[in-house]
Amino acid sequence: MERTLVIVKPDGFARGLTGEVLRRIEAKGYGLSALRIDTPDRERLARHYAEHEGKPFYGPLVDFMSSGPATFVIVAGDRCIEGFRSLAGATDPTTAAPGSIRGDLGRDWGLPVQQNIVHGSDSPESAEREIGIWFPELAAD
Ligand code: IDP
Ligand code: MG
Repeated sequence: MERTLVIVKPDGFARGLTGEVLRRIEAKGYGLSALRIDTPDRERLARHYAEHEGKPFYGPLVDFMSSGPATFVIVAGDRCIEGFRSLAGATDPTTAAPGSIRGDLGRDWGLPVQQNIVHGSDSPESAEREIGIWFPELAAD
């Protein structure tokens, strides 16, 4: 069964949107296979966001993601990586389609990093790599 790593980011957690995000995942039909609330540490965030190192929003992104509690979720289901990315919507919450999590619940706050409520892995390789960072006890062999 395919797995993906979803994070309700600190903005979504602080706004009380964890339940709404989980509701949409479950309503879509995917399963929740692990869940933890934690304030992300900078060392693991640097590994998680390594592809973005050097970009102008990288420092603000790590600051934002380590600013408070987030909810980490392993979601399971056939094609759930693609499916959750569709539920999440485009990265920019201003242009994310209405009906998506970011389109319905997110907005621009005029900050150097987009606060867009959720993270979702973008490929099977990313999903297993990210699950290994945040849920090492549940990593694939
Ligand atoms: P994704 O979360 O839609 O996969 P990525 O390109 O992987 O988007 O970027 C990771 C995160 O970095 C985004 O979710 C968003 O919070 C932030 N981000 C990405 N691109 C920009 C940008 O151009 N300006 C500000 N923040 C950005
Ligand atoms: Mg990404």
